[in-house]
Amino acid sequence: MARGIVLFGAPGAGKGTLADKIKKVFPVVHVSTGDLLRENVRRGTEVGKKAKGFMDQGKLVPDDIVIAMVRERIGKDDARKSGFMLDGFPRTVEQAQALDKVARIDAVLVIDIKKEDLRKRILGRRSCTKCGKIYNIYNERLRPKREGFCDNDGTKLMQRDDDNEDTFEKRWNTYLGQSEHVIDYYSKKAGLVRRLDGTRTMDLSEEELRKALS
Ligand code: G5P
Ligand code: MG
Repeated sequence: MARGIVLFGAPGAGKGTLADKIKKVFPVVHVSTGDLLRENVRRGTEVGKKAKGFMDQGKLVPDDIVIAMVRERIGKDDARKSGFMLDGFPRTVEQAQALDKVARIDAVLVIDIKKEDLRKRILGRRSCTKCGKIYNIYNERLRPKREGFCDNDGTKLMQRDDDNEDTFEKRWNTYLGQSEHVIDYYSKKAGLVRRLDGTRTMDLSEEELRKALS
């Protein structure tokens, strides 16, 4: 059975940024359901067509679509061999139950952060469509060296369609509606949930990361 970890947290909590950091220490396959869905929307696939409306409204894409997508991705050879790190999945108890049928979860990292800290992160986020690197124009340490372009490959940075005030509010409310149930689900499994302070995940040392994932 495939094995992996889960990164859990509000919109803009820093899941994608933390995933990049973890990948440098543990060579696991990063599976972001948001990134996979956005890729489907860009390519105009059937999944993308079904998902777009939900994403634009800050609502969850139906479980059956997302579960099928994740099962397919974590069933691939690389994820089975190296293990996987889920970012943004599961978001409902149904998704968590479906995951338990096909994989073993070794740790659930919950990023704790207050709503008032998130708005600037969401509105200031820019990302590279080629390599996925995440920036923030309001944070000196997270700004690209050349405004508007990726440090890694010079690709023009983009702003996500759902990164605006209105959709952020909706995404936040969706998160509040589901998060407690998912955390409860995992809290019943001893030792699985580890809490991280979302104001400093960017600064976690390698030692702290190893400890959180031990
Ligand atoms: P996504 O794509 O999963 P969200 O809303 O869960 O979207 P998001 O917005 O991608 O999560 P994140 O990955 O948690 O946020 O955060 P990030 O990108 O790393 O960081 C945000 C900003 O803060 C960046 O600018 C970064 O530079 C900065 N930052 C990061 N860390 C720090 C730090 O430590 N300090 C400071 N100061 N700044 C930092 O899902 C999108 C949509 O897809 C659908 C839904 O419609 C969803 O709304 N979807 C699903 N639907 C159903 N089920 C699922 N499982 C689904 N998954 C996705
Ligand atoms: Mg993300």
